[in-house]
Amino acid sequence: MTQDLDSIVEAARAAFAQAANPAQLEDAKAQFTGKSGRITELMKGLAQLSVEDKKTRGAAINQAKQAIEAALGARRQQLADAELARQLQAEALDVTLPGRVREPGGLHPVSLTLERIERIFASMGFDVADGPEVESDWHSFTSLNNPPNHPARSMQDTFYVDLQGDDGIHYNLRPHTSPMQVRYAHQHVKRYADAVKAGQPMPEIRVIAPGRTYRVDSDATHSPMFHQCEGLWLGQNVSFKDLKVVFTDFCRTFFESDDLKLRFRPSFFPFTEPSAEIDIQFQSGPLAGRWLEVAGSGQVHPTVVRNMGLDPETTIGFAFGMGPDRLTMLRYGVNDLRLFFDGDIRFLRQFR
Ligand code: 2U9
Repeated sequence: MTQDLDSIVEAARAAFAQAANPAQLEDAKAQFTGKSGRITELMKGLAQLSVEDKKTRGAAINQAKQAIEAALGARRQQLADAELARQLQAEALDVTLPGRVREPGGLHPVSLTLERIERIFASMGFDVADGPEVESDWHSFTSLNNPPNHPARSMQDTFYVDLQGDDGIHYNLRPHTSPMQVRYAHQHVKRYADAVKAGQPMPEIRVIAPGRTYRVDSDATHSPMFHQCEGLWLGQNVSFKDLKVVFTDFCRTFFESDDLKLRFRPSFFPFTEPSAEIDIQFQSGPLAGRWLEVAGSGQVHPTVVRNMGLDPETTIGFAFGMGPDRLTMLRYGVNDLRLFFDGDIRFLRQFR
């Protein structure tokens, strides 16, 4: 009698051992202890037996059922352990690998220079003006005493934008930051119009315009996109002497060199008259003794003063323009301008 039960238990153990995953195991279980499983069927058969036989046979079937359930539980555990082991293997972490470090970022060397320039001029009472890089023909050239078709325009040959406004305005990528000074002056004149009407003098214009500029130029010392910082100081009585004081002070502070020498050489720009190039000479260090050109400057041309909405009879002053890219090269001893613009992190991280 128990022979058949033993073989069922054996068959169950074999079926459970064959099950390769929990789903197969549950299928196998159904064949034995499920609704129409072999054990369940035997239970149903008990009804036909005598009370005495029911007792012994029932106890035997129960024992077999318990043995099957024990085998099932054991196999469930085995499969779960195997699955866990597989997962641990698949998701294994090599805790000895070095972590991924997010290194602290830093400002671009030219940005460091621009910030430095802004800080120095702010300490001398200069405002900082920022504005459009796509400019109108009038702001980039005409207002600056550079009329259409004048050969002097080729000094600042820039890129032209293939776009013409309803008003017929031609646009360009500004070849210098001077247009911003013109815009600033117009805002200034508007801001103080009421005070002037009331008979008060207009406050001086003291502003620098740092930013990106564009020209058709590309070699080791010229990039089609470069930076400029221009300055403008206009008032009732602002002279070349003030230009010399301001610019000398600026250069000595910028290069941290109290004995730095400056030289003003006559030159020409359409927007200033007279005009001067500014050279500097270090008295010590790797560049000592050589005259290095760092800026252009001059007394603002009366026509430009008028184009800014001011009266050249009562308003006079100076402007200067310098290249922060070149100042950065001089300050850090960099010999190729292109290094600043090709984004090589090995170069840039040195300025962090
Ligand atoms: C207004 C009037 C006059 C700005 C000036 C220069 C001379 C000059 C160069 C220096 C290096 C350009 O980037 S660079 O190559 N600039 O030589 N710039 S005077 O004159 C102005 C500006 C604005 C309204």
